[in-house]
Amino acid sequence: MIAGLAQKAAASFGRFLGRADSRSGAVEAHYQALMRDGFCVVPNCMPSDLRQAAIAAIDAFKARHRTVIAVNLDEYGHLYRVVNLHSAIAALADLFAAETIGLMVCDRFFGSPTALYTSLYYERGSEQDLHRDTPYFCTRPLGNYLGMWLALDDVDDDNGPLRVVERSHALEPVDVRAIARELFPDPSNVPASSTDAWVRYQREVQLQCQHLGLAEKTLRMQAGDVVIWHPELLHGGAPHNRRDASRRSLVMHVTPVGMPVYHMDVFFNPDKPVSDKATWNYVRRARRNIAEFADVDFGHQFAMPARDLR
Ligand SMILES: O=C(O)CCC(=O)C(=O)O
Repeated sequence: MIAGLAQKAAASFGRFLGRADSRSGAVEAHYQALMRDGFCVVPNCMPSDLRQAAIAAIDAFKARHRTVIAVNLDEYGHLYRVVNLHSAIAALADLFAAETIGLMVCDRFFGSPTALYTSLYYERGSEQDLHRDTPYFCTRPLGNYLGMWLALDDVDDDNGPLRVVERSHALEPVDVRAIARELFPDPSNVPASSTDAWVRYQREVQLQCQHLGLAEKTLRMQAGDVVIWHPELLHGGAPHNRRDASRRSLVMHVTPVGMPVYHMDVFFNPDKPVSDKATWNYVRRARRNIAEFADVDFGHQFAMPARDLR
């Protein structure tokens, strides 16, 4: 069924691109920046009515589920790292499905229509160390993944801006088999998640950047701007110093329709046989496909069925 869906999606892609509109020049320019620098920023990408609708829906959700979400909130009432909140709040799914220049850049990168795999919603900075996403978003062939990050607030130096290392997507390949041999008694049996392997891999990428003198850059954004990062771009979140100020953002992890996404057991064991079919179904939102997962996870502390949160 998924293969059929992917085929149908691919077949209609010509027609899809055929409706190239006045934005195609901008799409191409952003795509070229993405390939050259490892990321691109699409200013004012999201229509403000959709952004306002999403914010209103999130506020209503927080009021309705005050007790359930309490343990995830910080002292200023900000949510942290909510996985797949778009499954419970349709207005967030609409932010993905809006036919923006950002989404068209992703289509151009994949050469087929973009689907939403998973999302992360934050109301404060992630403050994550510089990392590549690939160990958790591993595709075959490699690189069929993008991060699409939408600012729902203005973000400056004080409220946890994104950091990127320009051109870090184009480094020499890291020997992931050597890392697996070093860390695991049976390197053909790597776990799906390993902090040691994650840290070891990211350190190697960071060291390569240092040797080449690639410096990190802070992205100051306006609400509605979108950043798209290449699967191998080193990126992270700067400290969020003004804790009372929110930094609402939505990271959308996107792939072509039907693309399976694997984790570290495949990333660190590239010879592992895997299926080329995704195991999940998709739901439709406007003209787009969204992978269907049952739960919304709050900061990896607890999860709730999405249907109980709608
Ligand atoms: O939102 C951020 O600060 C960073 C998010 C990020 O690094 C990620 O989702 O991989």
